[in-house]
Order: sequence, then structure tokens, then C-alpha cells
Amino acid sequence: MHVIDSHTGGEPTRVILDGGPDLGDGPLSARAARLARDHRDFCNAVTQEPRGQTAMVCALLVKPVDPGCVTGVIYFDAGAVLGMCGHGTIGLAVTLAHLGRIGPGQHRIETPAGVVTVDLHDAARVTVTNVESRRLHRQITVEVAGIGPVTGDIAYGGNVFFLVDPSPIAVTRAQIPQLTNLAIALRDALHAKGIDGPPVDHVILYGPALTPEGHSRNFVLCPDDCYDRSPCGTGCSARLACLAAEGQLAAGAEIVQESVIGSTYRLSWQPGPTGGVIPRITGSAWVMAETRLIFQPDDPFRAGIPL
Ligand code: PYC
Repeated sequence: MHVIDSHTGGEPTRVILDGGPDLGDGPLSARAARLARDHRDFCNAVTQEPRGQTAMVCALLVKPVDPGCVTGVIYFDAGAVLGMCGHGTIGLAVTLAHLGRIGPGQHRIETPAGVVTVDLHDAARVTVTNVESRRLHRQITVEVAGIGPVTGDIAYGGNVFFLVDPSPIAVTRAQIPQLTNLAIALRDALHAKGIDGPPVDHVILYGPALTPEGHSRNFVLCPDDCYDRSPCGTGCSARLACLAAEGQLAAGAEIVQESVIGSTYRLSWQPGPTGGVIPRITGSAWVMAETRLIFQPDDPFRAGIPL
């Protein structure tokens, strides 16, 4: 299995060029559902140790339905198959450029959530124009033991997010274990509450920016219970939808989102065709390794070390 690893603002992406399961034809959402249902061992084997690493998101290349797309892609981490992935799309564009498959300019990529556009500015810098994003619920409150009531919005940005601003715990590197536990408790409480609509799969906690140009700093919990080292492209899309719905950010205005480790994206939005927002996310990725993964039949950990 031929893979290329990159990182986007510290968050790893593994592009799988060949050797993945045959998911058949049809819409990418149906192929993603097949991957989640029938190929859990494959997903674990490439994301988890000993071949994968903490927080790794894989990008499985597939044939697009839309012939105008340079590729189709299905993203997954060790916990779930994702609808879309912003940092992964930045990493994928940089990887395709590294392979000589795309050059500077605009390209379309098909994901289970829909077609997204990438503008490759140079070997590392990419702008992703994401699928239409929207706020689904305003001000939902859940109770967390030891913390009390916590209130946030639920929004869609290619995945489904619970966004809490301000976080009851400081959004700093020193607090990452506490932030992780709180975010897991919030996700569990939301699932137990049974809120209408698609289930929340990611949680974002916001604190003040630590740089002069930053709008805020975020901590993002992903389905694998790891935190996103990048500011999370789909999470930023959900954030833009909430800021727009509250009248707190005008169309076209740009803000800088910091991640909990200090990496940044530049964000803006335009009105979408059905009342949501079309987010634009700009960030940078770097290729780190080109590898051929080997799976020996007698290797007891060929399907990864379970979470
Ligand atoms: O950047 O959208 C993103 C993302 C989702 C999960 C990890 N990163």
C-alpha cells in the first residue's frame, strides 16, 4: 500500500494512493458508508499504531463521480469515516502537487459531503472552498459533572460540531488532557440528550487568541478522541456559519483562527445558495514521508493496536 504523509498545521494526513478496499461505484456518501460498515480493520490498520500515529486522518483516493474533479476522496480517522476534512484537503492538494498531478491554480475534489474547490497558491499554501455550512441549533445546554451547565451551538461544516464559546477550561496546551475529558463528556451528554438532526461528532472549545492577529484559539475533539493539531477546516466552517448567523462576521471579512498548538488558518465566508455560508479556509501543509506499508499475514498487529 503506497501512502504519502503530510501535516497541516501539525495535524497529520495520510494519502492512500493504492491498495485500499474496493468500495464499488456510486455516490461517495454510499462508498463512505460501505467503508465504515465493512472495512473497520483496514481503517484501524492504517490510522493506528504501529503503522499509524495519534490523530492521523487518512485520505483514501477513489474515482470521482464528477469527471470535472481531479480525484474523489474519503477521509477517516481511527474513530469514524468523515464527511469532509479541511486539513486533509489542504494536505491532499499539497500531496497531489508533490506528485506532479496538479499545478498552481484551482481544482475540484469530490468528497462524501459534496464537491469542494482547492486553490493551490504554491507548494504549501492552499485555500479550500468548502461545502455549504450552516448552524443547526442555537444555545443548547448540557450538564457536565464537576463543571456544571455548558452551552453551545450545533453547526454543520462537512461534519457536525458542538461549539462552546467561551470554554469553561482555558484553551492552552497545558490544559489539553482536561479539555479532552470535557469535550468527550460534552459529546456523550449531547448524545444522551438526543438532539434532533445528525449526531454531533466533533466538539470545539474556544478561548481568547494568544497572538495579536488571532480572532480566537480553539481546541477541537475529533471522533478518535484525539485533538486536532490544526484549527480544523470543517470546524472553522461550522464556526463561520455560527458567526454569520449571529451577525458577528460580515461576508468577505477575514479572521485568523488559532489552534490549541498555535497553528493558524485564515477564514472568510460568502452567502450560500440555500441560506448557509460557503466557507473559505487558507492554510499550509508539508509532505513528510512517502512509504510503502507492509502487512505480513502472521503479524498479530496487522490490523493496528485497538484504541
Ligand atoms: O480539518 O476538517 C478538518 C478535520 C476534521 C478532523 C480532523 N481535521
